[in-house]
Amino acid sequence: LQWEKVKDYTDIIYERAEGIARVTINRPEVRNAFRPETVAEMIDAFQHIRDDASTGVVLFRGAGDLAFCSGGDQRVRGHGGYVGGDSIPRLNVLDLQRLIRQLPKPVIAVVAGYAIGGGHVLHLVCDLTIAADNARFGQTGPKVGSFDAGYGASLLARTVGIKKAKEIWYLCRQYSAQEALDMGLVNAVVPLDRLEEESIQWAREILEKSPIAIRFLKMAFNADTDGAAGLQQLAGDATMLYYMTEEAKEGKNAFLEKRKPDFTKFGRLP
Ligand code: 2NE
Repeated sequence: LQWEKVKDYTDIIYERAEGIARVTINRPEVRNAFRPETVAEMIDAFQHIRDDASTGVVLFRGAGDLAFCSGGDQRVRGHGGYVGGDSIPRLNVLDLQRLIRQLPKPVIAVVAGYAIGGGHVLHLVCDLTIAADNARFGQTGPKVGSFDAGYGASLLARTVGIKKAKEIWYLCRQYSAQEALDMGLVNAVVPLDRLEEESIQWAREILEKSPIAIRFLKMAFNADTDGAAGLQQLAGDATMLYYMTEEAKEGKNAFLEKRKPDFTKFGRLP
């Protein structure tokens, strides 16, 4: 694929090619740990992807072969959050997690090396995960004085079962790619040198499918786990479809033309 850079950032790389967007955390010197600026850039890129009609699938990865992401950059962890250039302590990765969940396009985590701590939760909130055979997964929170009791706990329990999720958090062990596959934490494991090719193949297969069908399925899976917020997304998509019907347009047109709407011409399906 001929990747074209979409925008310039300092901590990430955002590219696209043939309907696929690729977002790369580019801080390999700290195993792709994120600081507030890294997260702000990812939020900016994912918001751009949301509006970009040419993109149907996102590949999300880390630079190099050693890590997808090692979580929050502990060097800038301050009192009450991670502190960036504006001196405000933040946990803005939680906003990014929601953005990935709400994005009406599948996001595939492409994991080479470590997906650890907050970096593990980032792969977890993606729709699918393709792991290289050198991938290592785990949470570290209780070891380094942190925890993610949001998606990091509830979605993990949904994904691997509650006993396994508790083990992952209480013991802070690391798990191999094969172990992750066995517990349903990832979708596939491939040799490291085939990771990119395999991820692009998965993305291409998704791109052949109906975008609206995929979008509704993603929102349905969210609705099942996200409560009212998940239902809101699914309902929003239903409204989007409804706006495309003649019946909805009749309501709007009647208002603008200052007449009573005539919905009698639209039948009722069983
Ligand atoms: C990722 C892991 C297992 C890699 O181990 P290894 O042996 O391959 O590399 P090494 O030597 O540990 O790391 C290489 C360099 O990257 C830095 C290291 O300090 C080291 O720097 P130098 O000694 O070369 O100067 N580095 C790695 N991860 C970093 C990090 N997260 N922040 C800052 N520097 C980092 C191993 O490095 C590891 O266990 N890393 C820490 C993982 C971790 O505990 N992450 C934070 C979890 S909490 C969190 O992410 C979070 C949350 O719980 C809730 C909300 C938001 C965030």
